[in-house]
Amino acid sequence: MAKKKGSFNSGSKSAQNSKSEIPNPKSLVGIIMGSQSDWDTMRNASETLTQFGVAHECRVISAHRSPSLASEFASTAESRGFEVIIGAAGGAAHLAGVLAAHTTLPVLGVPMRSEALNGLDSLLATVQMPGGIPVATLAIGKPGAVNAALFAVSILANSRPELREKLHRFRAVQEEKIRATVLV
Ligand code: RP5
Repeated sequence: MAKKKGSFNSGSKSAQNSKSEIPNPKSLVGIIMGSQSDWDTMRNASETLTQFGVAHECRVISAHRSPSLASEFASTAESRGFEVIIGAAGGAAHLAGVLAAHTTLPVLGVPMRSEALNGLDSLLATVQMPGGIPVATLAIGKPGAVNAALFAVSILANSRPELREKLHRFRAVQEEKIRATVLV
């Protein structure tokens, strides 16, 4: 069950994903993951975007198991109105790189914590892109999922002052919690 979190969205809730039956507003961010098994981690990215009221779409697309779908999604993403893509995968984590190869939209990579190597494999596979095809790689697991969403909001905020204001408020609330922490 997802934890209820505070919202920095002053307007109506516009975030949605492929699990929703509600008709979607245009998605600005695509959260793409290599497997259903990544969802427990990547739901944190979706929840963070929802907090900011950012319309997004969550999908399972595998670079290895469904390569043509990965190519089709990324190569049509810009014309469908996406502005940022988050690509999450574990192990031989080529998804973010493959998506980046098919689009000039910013691609943020989130390495999943893998069973065999605890995510080090995912991190190296995601981060070590050849010069010319950038992927901005975040931390392994949940912190990376949350930060990918925050990074996406930062990118969108460049042309949306209301999102910039929400980011300022988010940071202020975060700092206030630290200042108010009392150790017993
Ligand atoms: C990757 O392989 C996925 O992103 C996932 O993290 C990992 C394992 O996938 P499953 O075997 O659980 O489907 O492609």
